[in-house]
Amino acid sequence: MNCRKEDMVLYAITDRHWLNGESLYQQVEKALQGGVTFLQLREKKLDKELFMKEAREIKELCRKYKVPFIINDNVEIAKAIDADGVHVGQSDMEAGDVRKRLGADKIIGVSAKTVEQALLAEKHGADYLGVGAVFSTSTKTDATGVSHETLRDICQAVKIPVVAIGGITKDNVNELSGYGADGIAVISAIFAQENITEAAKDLKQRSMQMVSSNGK
Ligand code: TZP
Ligand code: MG
Repeated sequence: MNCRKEDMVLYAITDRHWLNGESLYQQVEKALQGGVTFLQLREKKLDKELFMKEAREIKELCRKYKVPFIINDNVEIAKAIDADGVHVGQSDMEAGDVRKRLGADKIIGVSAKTVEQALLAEKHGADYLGVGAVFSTSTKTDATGVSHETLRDICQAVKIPVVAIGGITKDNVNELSGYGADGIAVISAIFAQENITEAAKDLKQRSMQMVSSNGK
């Protein structure tokens, strides 16, 4: 187990859609100042060299704030820049293969939508699961929904931490109370906000309340 439940409270995922003249590095620093507990660099388009450069810089920034830093999808880049780990979806590399490439002490996160996927990922060495979309979202247009009941079933079925994702905002995070998630993963609720630091601070408070309602 390479990550702690506490790391899941406010899991931020980057998106350069709302940079508005700022750099991603600057926006990530604002999010870290607001108290995010985990950071995933999610980049679908950038050229590889630029991505590696930015990833290295943001990795150092996260180290300064003692926040785990992981890369979406790309195991080779995660390895090359010595990130803390990688997050893979069901259509990416399978957890067992990722573990073989990354070694025992890196974090592997896996997206799961069913109890079966969740148990398989856990068995193959996943350190945490991302479960969603728990609400509708326009950030990932191909994201399909996962009911709150399935979220609960997954949380009950596995021992590793579970983070809920998809369409989570400050106004609906409390609706997740009682289903067992260890935290929330968000993109737009942080990076689309005018004041990223304040948005993160507020969400963290609300997520901690949601998590404590689970009796954890
Ligand atoms: N996976 C499932 S939903 C989603 C991802 C990456 C997007 C989450 O973005 P937002 O803005 O927090 O709804
Ligand atoms: Mg993926």
